[in-house]
Amino acid sequence: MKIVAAKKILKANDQLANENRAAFSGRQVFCINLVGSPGSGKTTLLEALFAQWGQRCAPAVIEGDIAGQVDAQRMEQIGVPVVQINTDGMCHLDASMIAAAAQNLELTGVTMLWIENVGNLVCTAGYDLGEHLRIVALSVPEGDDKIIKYPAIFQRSDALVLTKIDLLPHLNFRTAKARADMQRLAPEARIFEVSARTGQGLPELATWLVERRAAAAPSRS
Ligand SMILES: Nc1nc2c(ncn2[C@@H]2O[C@H](COP(=O)(O)OP(=O)(O)OP(=O)(O)O)[C@@H](O)[C@H]2O)c(=O)[nH]1
Ligand SMILES: [Mg+2]
Repeated sequence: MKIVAAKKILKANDQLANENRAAFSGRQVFCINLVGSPGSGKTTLLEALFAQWGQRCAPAVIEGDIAGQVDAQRMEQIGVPVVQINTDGMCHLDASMIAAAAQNLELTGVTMLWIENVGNLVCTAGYDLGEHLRIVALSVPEGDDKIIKYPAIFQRSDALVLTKIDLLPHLNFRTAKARADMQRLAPEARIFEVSARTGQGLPELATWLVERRAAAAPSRS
């Protein structure tokens, strides 16, 4: 019985996610779901990308956290429209939360809607939010075994961003191994190596994202 109930919940989530996606597409808003462990550098990556694009991109952000408004405040500080969702203990966002949050965002003129999911490599994997693109951030201090140990989230992502690569000289993280593991799990996924601190690898990621947005909504490119 429990398994049936869980399936029902996921089916309802999938349906709502498809409605979110259609609504975003209809407004020519390109939506990206950014997942990764707590502290993997998600918010810092957003700050760096928005600085890289400047006026060329009109982003908005939905911040998902169990508690607190720390990340939303960081977005406000750089002038990015933001809504904070507090899940009150839940380890992931779901499509109904995104539908509610989006109603509290002025999306007119917004070209990219980023969802920073709750820091978690497990629970976030099962929930489609209605995004067009899912990106998983793996910071190199977490270790190069994480792709093997938490396969679902990597398998279901369109891109892997290895973050904090400025720290590589101090670690035993094997970039080639991480790349090979990701390619085995998700052969179509793109892989980027980025340091938000030094800016290394950021232009490549920024360019790819703009291309993906343009492919999804040609008239807004
Ligand atoms: N050296 C280095 N540190 C980084 C980099 N990116 C982020 N950090 C640091 O990593 C820590 C966590 O960064 P956040 O961006 O807050 O991580 P997060 O994934 O948003 O964290 P949660 O939202 O709590 O899950 C902070 O102390 C950042 O300064 C980087 O490229 N290089
Ligand atoms: Mg964050």
